[in-house]
Amino acid sequence: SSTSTSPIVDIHTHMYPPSYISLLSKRTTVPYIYQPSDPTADPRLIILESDDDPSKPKESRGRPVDSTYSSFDKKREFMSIHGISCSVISLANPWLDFLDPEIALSTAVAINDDLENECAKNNSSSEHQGLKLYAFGTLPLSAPAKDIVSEIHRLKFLPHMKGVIMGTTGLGQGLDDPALNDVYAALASTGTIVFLHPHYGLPAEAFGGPSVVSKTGHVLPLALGFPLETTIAVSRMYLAGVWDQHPKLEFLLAHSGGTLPFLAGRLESCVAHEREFIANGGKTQGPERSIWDVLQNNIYLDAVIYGKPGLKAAIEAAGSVDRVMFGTDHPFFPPLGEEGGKWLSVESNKTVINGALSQDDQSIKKILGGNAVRVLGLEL
Ligand code: 5CU
Repeated sequence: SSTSTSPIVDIHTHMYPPSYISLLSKRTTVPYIYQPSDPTADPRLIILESDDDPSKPKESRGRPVDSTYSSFDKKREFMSIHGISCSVISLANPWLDFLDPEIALSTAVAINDDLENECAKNNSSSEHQGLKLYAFGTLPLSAPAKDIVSEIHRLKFLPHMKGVIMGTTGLGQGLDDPALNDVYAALASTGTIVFLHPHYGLPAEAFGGPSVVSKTGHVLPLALGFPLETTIAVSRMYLAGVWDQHPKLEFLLAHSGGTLPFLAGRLESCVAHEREFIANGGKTQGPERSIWDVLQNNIYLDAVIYGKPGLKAAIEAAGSVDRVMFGTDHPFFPPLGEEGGKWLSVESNKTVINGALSQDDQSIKKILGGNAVRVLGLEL
């Protein structure tokens, strides 16, 4: 097909650099890595609250964490297998959310420098021609706001850093926290795009309690908890007027914006009918811009949604195919069977993109790579 000559760019692809693996390996509470007593067994990654299920032995909690999580060679191998020419790598959840404030900045600097150096080394090596690496930086969110701002400014001098990844808790009180004002101002003034990614999901009670989650594993937390977390976080930002105050602030939302594309109309309608808001005779300042305006001017969406209705809603809500970008979520969702071949999670997403936009090669090329090259300023 004509897409075969166009670059495929993966903007949703994670890693835990070796320094982060060693950080988690020293911990015994969530998030932590558990090394089973059998030295041939893969360590276990226990990062979600629901992973740490006391009814299970530690060696079967969470998920196995092998070298695909931390090896750049494995990342390149994965890219080659799937025809991906460029990956914009981000630290995976829960990032640095849990760090003591005193070490948060130095840890962020070390991880960001590490990623920058690996990308620089890769992109200048003749060995890896046709496989480019860039990264989203990580922020020391448990540190004082001035440290976060200083890292945002420093990242602008690292040429392979194309934005930052962030979870939904902000400084601990959510993304509608007025204490984030300086951080948002720094992100907007430096033109730093924020890749917003969930981690905390919803309490187990929302899914019927720990006994249900224990029997069905990651299905409910990842399929529903993650997207709803993103939806709630962005809706709170919108209601607090974050984009009224920072009209240049740009966010890229994981998993096609959670359920926001589907629910934006309800959000808009509820705002229009809310008596609390000054515009409707109340006392609270409501959002001044329409949610559609924000979606179409401040928000980009990834295409990691695995279904045609979801992808079509994302394109429609974003206003055009120009604001939607391909991702794989590697190394999460590996094949459960044999190693070495193409991943179901990647192929099913590509099938959805092709199916939702059949006959429209130009749009497919934009989602698969063109948009990322333009929006993030990638040199391939
Ligand atoms: O679906 C995803 O994006 C992920 C992720 O990033 N981290 C995780 O723990 N599971 C799934």
